[in-house]
Amino acid sequence: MLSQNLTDRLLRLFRFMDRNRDGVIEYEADLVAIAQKIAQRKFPDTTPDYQGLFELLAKTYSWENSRRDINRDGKVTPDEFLEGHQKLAKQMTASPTQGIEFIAKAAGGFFDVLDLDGDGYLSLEDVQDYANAYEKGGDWVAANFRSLIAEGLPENASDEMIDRGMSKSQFLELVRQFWFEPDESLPGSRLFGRAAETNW
Ligand SMILES: [Ca+2]
Ligand SMILES: [Ca+2]
Ligand SMILES: [Ca+2]
Repeated sequence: MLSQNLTDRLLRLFRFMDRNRDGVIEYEADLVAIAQKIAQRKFPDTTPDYQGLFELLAKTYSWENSRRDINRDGKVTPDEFLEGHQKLAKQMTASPTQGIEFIAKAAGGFFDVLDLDGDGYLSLEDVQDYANAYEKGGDWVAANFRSLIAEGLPENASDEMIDRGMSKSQFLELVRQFWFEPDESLPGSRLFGRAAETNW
């Protein structure tokens, strides 16, 4: 069983990913538009580069969604979403090294796609575009992002250091915490902000 903290957090992620807010996650209704938007920010959408990236993202989203869709009706419910994560959590406990490798591959690959200028840091614009693609943008994004970056830096870090953005190693550690660490005092617990700051 997932702890209550992880359950609440995963349900929050579920609501984030449920783009049209109808209570289920479906490839066509929620995810294909995300693949389009993320590929469009990287390449003009008439180019082969765009087509290649779109197909890669679309295939990944479709595969992830069908992996979670236990009864194969095309819709992932909150229960199915939690069930899917529970399997992942078991694998993480059984083989932590492979778990970390999985995060580096899955979340790290996504980081590279999102890092528009390819300098190894996510910018505020990168994460704002990501949240907007899911129609979950708003003031919370900047406040949350800056506070997460600041927490990974020395206390006397300058604004310039924060403005540089979020490094990949920090991002991967936050993802690991968000997915697997029930401790709410860890910064990764608020990777997607807090309920009180958002309307979803
Ligand atoms: Ca939906
Ligand atoms: Ca289903
Ligand atoms: Ca960047």
